[in-house]
Amino acid sequence: MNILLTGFEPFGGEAINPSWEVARSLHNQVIAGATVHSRCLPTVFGEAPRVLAEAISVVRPDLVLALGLASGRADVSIERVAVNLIDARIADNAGARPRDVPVRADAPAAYFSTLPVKALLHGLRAAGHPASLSLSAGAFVCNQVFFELQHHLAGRGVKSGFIHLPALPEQAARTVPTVPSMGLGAQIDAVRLALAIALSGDEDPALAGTDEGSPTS
Ligand code: PCA
Repeated sequence: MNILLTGFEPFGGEAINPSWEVARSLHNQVIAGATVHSRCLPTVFGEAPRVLAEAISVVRPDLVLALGLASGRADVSIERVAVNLIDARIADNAGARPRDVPVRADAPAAYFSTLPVKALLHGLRAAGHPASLSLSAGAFVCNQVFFELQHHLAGRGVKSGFIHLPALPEQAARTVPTVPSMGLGAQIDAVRLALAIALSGDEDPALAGTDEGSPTS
């Protein structure tokens, strides 16, 4: 069994991206009998999903997890929905800043993660890792990669999804006001566990709902 695990190169003027630091530290590790193949995606619209599709055809994964940095988020953020929208707040690493365009004109408005998101949430929390479910991966390169990933694998029986990670402490130390952060070791442990949970089975529908933080709760 093979796992494809991706992270992103630094972007937005940062020198480091925890998503790639986590992915590269797990490269070649065997988790629950599956070998991790890690790849670094460029933070460039169009290029990132191309590199991802190429990696899928080479690795032939049984599971794909894409990781990205969401500076400002306080925990391991399990994305539920990829939306068919690009609306960049900042330029990507090639200087492009597309606004209000679809990821794919010929595709649905959204795709759901096919990972067992609640099993991930409860499993991570039970093991002492702060985690939450998220209803938006934004409208930048991460969301484009997540959307193209779900589109590419739709109906193929390969589970796939996206997790956003918080900033590293050294990144948080340079922000005013300080953003929340999580150490690299803790991020690595959380992603390793998430991969084991994702491989181990399907969603249990009895797991509690989690709409805390929604406007109606
Ligand atoms: N985070 C950005 C793109 C690359 C990354 O790590 C995002 O959330 O879209």
